[in-house]
Amino acid sequence: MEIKGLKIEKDIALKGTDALIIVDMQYDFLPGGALAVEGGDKIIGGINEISKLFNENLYVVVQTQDWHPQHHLSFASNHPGMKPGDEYSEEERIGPILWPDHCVQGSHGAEFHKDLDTTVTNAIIRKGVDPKVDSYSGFRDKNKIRETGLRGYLQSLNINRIFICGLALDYCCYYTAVDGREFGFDVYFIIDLTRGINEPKGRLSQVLTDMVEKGVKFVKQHNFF
Ligand code: VGL
Ligand code: ZN
Repeated sequence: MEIKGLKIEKDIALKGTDALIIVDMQYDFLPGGALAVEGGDKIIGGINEISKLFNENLYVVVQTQDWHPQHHLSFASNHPGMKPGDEYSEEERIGPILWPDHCVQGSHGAEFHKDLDTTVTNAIIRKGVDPKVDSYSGFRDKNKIRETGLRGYLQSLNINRIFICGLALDYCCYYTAVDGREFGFDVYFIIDLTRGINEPKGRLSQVLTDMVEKGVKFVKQHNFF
């Protein structure tokens, strides 16, 4: 993702209190999937390189997995007369738009892409299981009531810095980043190892501005050593 004017941190020396969080690298978010993010397949190789680097140093690697029941209320199919992409919100639970059916528990679309190296992953956090509320963030539901356990997992390992990559930039990666900040982590977004949806229009620049304001930092893959 090339974004003009975004400050990129240089020379990131990794340490034992760092964790890599790989968000939702599932078939449904990749080209050919139900909610395909353009260019999503282009980041698989880079994510494998960075997760290998973390793993070789015994640094923590976490993957998140969107994992919805078929009757999930973020699916347009569960709202008669509505279609994917329609704007729709239910207080803090659902929205800002409805989605096609995706990442249904146990379906092929919910599986991690076969080219993603999952052997280096320490923990897999599933989210979006409550049919009434979405969970874009790897940390908790959209209404901020129920956590997934990710915060406790990271804190019990004394992790204080997290690096986020994966899909989609403006939804699950974004919510994971801002929740990470709210929970007190130092958050780095690996901007060339993510891709966005940009719906509704203007969403990408809106979330990038918000992340800058909230103290999320940005880095590129080649800045790690
Ligand atoms: C996501 C929309 C719906 C994501 C998940 O992974 O960014 N987006 N569910
Ligand atoms: Zn979802």
